[in-house]
Amino acid sequence: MTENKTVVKWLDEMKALLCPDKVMWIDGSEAQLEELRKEAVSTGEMIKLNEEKLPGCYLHRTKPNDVARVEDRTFICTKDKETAGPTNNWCAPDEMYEKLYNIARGTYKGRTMYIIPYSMGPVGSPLAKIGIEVTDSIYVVLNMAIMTRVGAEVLKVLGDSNDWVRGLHAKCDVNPDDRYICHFPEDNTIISVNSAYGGNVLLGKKCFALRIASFQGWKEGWMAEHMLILGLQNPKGEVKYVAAAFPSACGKTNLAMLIPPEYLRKKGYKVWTVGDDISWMKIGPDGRLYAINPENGFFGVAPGTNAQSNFNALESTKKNTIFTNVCLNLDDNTVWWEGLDKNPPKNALNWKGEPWDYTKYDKANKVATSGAHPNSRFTAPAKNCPCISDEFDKGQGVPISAIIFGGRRAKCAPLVYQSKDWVNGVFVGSAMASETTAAAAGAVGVVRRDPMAMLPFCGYHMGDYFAHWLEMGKKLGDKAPKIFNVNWFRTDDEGNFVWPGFGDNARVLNWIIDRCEGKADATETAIGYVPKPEDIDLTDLDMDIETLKSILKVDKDVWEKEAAEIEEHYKKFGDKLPNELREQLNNLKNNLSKM
Ligand code: GTP
Ligand code: SPV
Ligand code: MN
Repeated sequence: MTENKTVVKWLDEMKALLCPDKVMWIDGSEAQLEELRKEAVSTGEMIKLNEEKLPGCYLHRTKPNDVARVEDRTFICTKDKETAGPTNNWCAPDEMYEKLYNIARGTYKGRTMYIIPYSMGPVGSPLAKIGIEVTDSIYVVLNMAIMTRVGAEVLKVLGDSNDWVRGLHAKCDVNPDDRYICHFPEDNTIISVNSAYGGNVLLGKKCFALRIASFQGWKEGWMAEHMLILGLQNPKGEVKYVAAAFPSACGKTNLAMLIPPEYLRKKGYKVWTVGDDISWMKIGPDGRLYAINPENGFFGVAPGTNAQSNFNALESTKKNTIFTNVCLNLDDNTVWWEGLDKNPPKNALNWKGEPWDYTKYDKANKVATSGAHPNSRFTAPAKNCPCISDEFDKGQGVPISAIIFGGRRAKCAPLVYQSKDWVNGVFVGSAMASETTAAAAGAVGVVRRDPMAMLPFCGYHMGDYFAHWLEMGKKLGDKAPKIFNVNWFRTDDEGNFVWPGFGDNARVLNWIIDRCEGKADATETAIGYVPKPEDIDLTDLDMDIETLKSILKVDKDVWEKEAAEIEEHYKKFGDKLPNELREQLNNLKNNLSKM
């Protein structure tokens, strides 16, 4: 399919290493993909779902030991350990290549090597980049064909350039003890072995579009971020774009596709989705920050998705979608997950493929008793989304007015606040924390610092990453987006979420856009600008202003503890912590002492 010498050479090396029986180039044609779907169904790798209710949809189950990203087995392999920094696992490249080649050697015997040329971003866009992934999994091919733009046209754009990312995925025997997800940012290379779970094997996603791309952005002067991108249209028809970084399973897909409450819809407000997980941002000719979504589909969390919480995501999954680790309804060959509706199927198989009794569901023991795994996912084409933005497929990107950080904080951060300026906003992002979720293996519900929601995804030293953010702010000057922080997850004394969230988050987005346009007032607090309670519109909400005040409150004791934890968190970065951020922390402490 290509005469590109760098591609041919690498593929020859991969063939010699992996020893496939057959080699197949993925050309992007529907005919070829359909053949692969049939093959996957014939081997049991995928289950074809009800063609009338879910046309073109399939179910796949991963091994129970392989259901989420594995952060403790994810490595950044740079020549110097210092380049990878204190938040990444590191190994010397030579040593890691040898170890991984030994694991992968000969494992394609009796199998087919699929070669997937793909573009992150619209093919040919000045902001797009190209990768080639080899894999021995049809599931990976079919998911990559939804999540990225694949096929022959990508190779035409690549021509004879060496500017492409090498990706080797070998399923091996899915042995968790030999599972490694490794990045070699200095060689534009990714190697993933012994997994078949999305975030570990769809190499265009977290591996390339965040870990490798963040490194490239650092070197080349742009940004790769774990951010959704949405456009908020006002009654005049003007659309303002915001990008928002929340940690995994903290609401990016939901916010990206939100439907405003009725009173706002009637006035003419609407949200358009550009992206739900990743944003690549570059300074445009007019000096503003422009963002593209490098992906072509949504790899979304299934549990909790329903017609009320996220109608648009649910609609997106009604055709040509691959479901992973959800519950199978045997009566009509459709899928189900916790939170889809109140009617769990009576005759069903759980995410492991075992007969499932919904009456045994135990919240305290979710993974063992739920129908769908808490990190079960759908892979849906972006073009299925009823509110996909017209800008989605255009390569030039959308101008970003506001950047929003957020996470799950039961008691700390207020519903929303605005940072004082870009540097203060970088401080807010650098200090971000969230209670952990099922999206990564490990304990759930523990508070951890997750700067800019990039802790598992930053491909280099996080101190350098903060400096890069500050540098971008200097270049953007007064054209820089305004930076905000939101928290949909404040709880009351019984542990219930106080804020209704989901579509009602539009009320907060409106305040944010108004602030960007200088139209809304605010109260200056120790941490930043908090809305005047009356400026968050509560029309039609069953919430009084006192309750709202309780989640806008900045509590001195809580924040003093927070500042002490930030200080502890900052120690990790040593000399690489930019002085500006140290000053910001001192300012925060000063402000709190005056409260
Ligand atoms: P990744 O794909 O892992 O990066 O996750 P994400 O950030 O896209 O998270 P997603 O939108 O899929 O939401 C994850 C979970 O958070 C779901 O179970 C949602 O029900 C829940 N959630 C999302 N938005 C809100 C909200 O505004 N309020 C509350 N209480 N829960 C929310
Ligand atoms: C996340 O965990 O942030 C995801 C899913 O978006 S994964 O592709 O597994 O990274
Ligand atoms: Mn994500």
